Amino acid sequence: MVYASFLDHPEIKLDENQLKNIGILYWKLDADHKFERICQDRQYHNRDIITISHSTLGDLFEQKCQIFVQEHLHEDEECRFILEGSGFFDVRDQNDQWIRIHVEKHDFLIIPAGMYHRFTLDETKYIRAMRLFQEQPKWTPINRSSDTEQHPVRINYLKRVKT
Ligand code: KMT
Ligand code: NI
Repeated sequence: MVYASFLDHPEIKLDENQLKNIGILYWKLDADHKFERICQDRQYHNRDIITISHSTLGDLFEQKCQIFVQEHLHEDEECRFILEGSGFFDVRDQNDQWIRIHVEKHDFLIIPAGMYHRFTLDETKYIRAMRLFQEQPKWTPINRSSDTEQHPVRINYLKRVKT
């Protein structure tokens, strides 16, 4: 089970169905065939690996952490398979409340396009994750502002969760 709860009310937990209602998909993948199956079904043909740690990034470490901690959205979904380490994805629900999702090894998480989120490391200060995408990734983080409220991808996302 994924560990997810409201940031302001950690005692209120969310299960996979509640996450699904706001567009988040989650699997715990303990076997390779399940991973390959999802990649086939969702047509993830491309992948790369991101490592966030002080020893691999050196001077860039703080800079990268600063980028991920800014509340942002993407024009594509954000699909991550955690290989090692752990961290927090915070996502905004339809009432603009932060939901904190703790990810660790073998968690497979998809954040839909247009959903506001941010990422931080936890006390392990280390994560290695596979990023999966269908074609050319549009991953540039678009930081939240009054402009992003008008972005078509944001409007589409809201339509999806409010109906
Ligand atoms: C993002 O765009 O928020 C990220 O890629 C976070 C780091 S992936 C562990
Ligand atoms: Ni992101």
